[in-house]
Amino acid sequence: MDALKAKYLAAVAAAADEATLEEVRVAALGKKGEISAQMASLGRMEPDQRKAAGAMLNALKDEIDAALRAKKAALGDAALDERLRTEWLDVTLPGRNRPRGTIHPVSQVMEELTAIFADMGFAVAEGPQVESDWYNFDALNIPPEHPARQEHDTFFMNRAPGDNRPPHVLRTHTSPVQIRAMAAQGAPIRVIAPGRVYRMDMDQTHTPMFHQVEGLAIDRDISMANLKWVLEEFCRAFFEVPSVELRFRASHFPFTEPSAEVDIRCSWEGGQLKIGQGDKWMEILGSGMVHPKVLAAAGVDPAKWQGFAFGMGIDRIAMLKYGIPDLRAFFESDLRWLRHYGFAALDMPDLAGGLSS
Ligand code: 2U9
Repeated sequence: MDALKAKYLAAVAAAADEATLEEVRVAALGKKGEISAQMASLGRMEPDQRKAAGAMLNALKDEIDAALRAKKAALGDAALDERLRTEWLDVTLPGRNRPRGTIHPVSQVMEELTAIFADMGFAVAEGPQVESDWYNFDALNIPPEHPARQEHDTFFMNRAPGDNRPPHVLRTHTSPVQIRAMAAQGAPIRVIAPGRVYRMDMDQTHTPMFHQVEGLAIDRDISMANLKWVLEEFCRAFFEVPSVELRFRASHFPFTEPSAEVDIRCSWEGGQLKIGQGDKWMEILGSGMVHPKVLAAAGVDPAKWQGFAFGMGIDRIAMLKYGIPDLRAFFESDLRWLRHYGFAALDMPDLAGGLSS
């Protein structure tokens, strides 16, 4: 028994982790352990001998058990001490200098134009970027054989093999958003739809994804005169000039009749564009009175309601306002470019503060 005691107390003392300690416990006190085997041999002894040996064995068992528990607690304390020593955090350290981003000019311009149109009573409407061809084309008076379908350089989504329905498309303009808004809300309605659009085109002035904002105002007696006022008001506020002059040129779009492309008076001085005055004109948007077929497709009765719509490229007007020369840099995620052309995170545009102040 002395040998057993010395052996297991030494093993407990030597165990460096909880797994080894558990092996020692099983070897000594487990069901098939050495102490348990000794206990089993008590049955073969004489009663007196059994009594004395039983008491000593129980004392030995208790002693080894106490040593095991004490060692287990010590190992636990040591592990906790080690974690406290290695896993610490100095909350008084200053923050790390991470690469700092800025507000992208496209986001800034979206905020600006949303603020301007909100001031004129336009709500913001949103919709899916993956559209059915009905919302993207048919509802906008662009039937399957219409040449405008080819001009849009559409990205088509894949259907499952054997599914012969017409494929979905990446929206080529934000106009389907306004179809959905009219279908959901009916007339009267005043919304703008800013967002991403997609066309298979890539050169110095085109990227396959770009941003548009379109506007729609439908009521009983909305006319081209209202369109002209809204666009002038927008351009004055957006370009932050005291007055602007717009020129409406007759044009054609399937979804508006009559249609007009709109130019703004400007000048180029020393390679710098100045909006508002001068002897040059620059095209900035397209517009017109919403085609009766488009109203009808959206469930609005064209005999009762009429109104205007317009569309412009956000990336383009951002380049004009902030003097950004290269469109493709917009989508390269170059932090140096962003630091140069981006905006402070808390510089929220509003009309009362003068938009870019
Ligand atoms: C509905 C009805 C009519 C939106 C319009 C234009 C004219 C237009 C271009 C400007 C530059 C697209 O980004 S661009 O290439 N857009 O010229 N967009 S009228 O007409 C609508 C929209 C929705 C329901």
